[in-house]
Amino acid sequence: MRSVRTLLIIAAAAAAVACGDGYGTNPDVPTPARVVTGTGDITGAVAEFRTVLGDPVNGGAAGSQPAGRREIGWDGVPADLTNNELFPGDFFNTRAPRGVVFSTPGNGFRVSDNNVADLDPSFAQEFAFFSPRKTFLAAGSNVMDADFRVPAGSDPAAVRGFGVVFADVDRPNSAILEFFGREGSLGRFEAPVRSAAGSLSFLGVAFESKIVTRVRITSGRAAVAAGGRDISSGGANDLVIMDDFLFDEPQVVR
Ligand SMILES: [Ca+2]
Ligand SMILES: [Ca+2]
Repeated sequence: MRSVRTLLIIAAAAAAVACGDGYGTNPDVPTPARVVTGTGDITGAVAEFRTVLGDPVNGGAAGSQPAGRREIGWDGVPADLTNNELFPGDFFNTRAPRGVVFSTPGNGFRVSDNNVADLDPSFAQEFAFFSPRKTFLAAGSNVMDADFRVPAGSDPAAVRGFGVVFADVDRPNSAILEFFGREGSLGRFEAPVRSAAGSLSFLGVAFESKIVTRVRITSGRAAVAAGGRDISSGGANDLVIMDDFLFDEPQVVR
């Protein structure tokens, strides 16, 4: 069994990496070209990251396009996959291709049109959407992976940058993006704590070239579940949900 001291050392190391000390110190791990963050009114931060990723928006086109970006706002997900745990992890590579496949150690994924107030009425006061009005979360876990594919295909692909809108980040180190390439981790990056004025936070990270094959998303300190309570409402854990995902065009890994 690990000692308490060992666990404390592990926790301290994890916190240091999450604060951004994990990149730039290892010459084998490239420093990102851009890290874009925002809280409160995140419109400007999202617009800035869209510029970093480039135009056009490639929608649901099959196959890798020569340039531009893909976006997921969840708002077009059909009703039969909304407010339940039936959302398929490959939806955005098969039914509406964006070149990304999701997985989670939890039960599945939930798309919500009510900021998950159907799970607990208190959530209506905690969470918010960015693009009206559907949001997203893993079910039964606070962790998920986004693996990139040639859109509508099965070949592994890579991107340069990836960003997520988070809702209700109350504590540091509650919402994390960890980027992976062929050689392993490219660094962990922390979304900023929400402002007093609004529920939303944004984090987008872009590297110089398409070296990102997977992003591990940690959304909150615990799974959002029926009967749960956020730390701001007397609960034990900081709960967080997600809205828009943005990433540059997935292209085949070279
Ligand atoms: Ca949305
Ligand atoms: Ca929270």
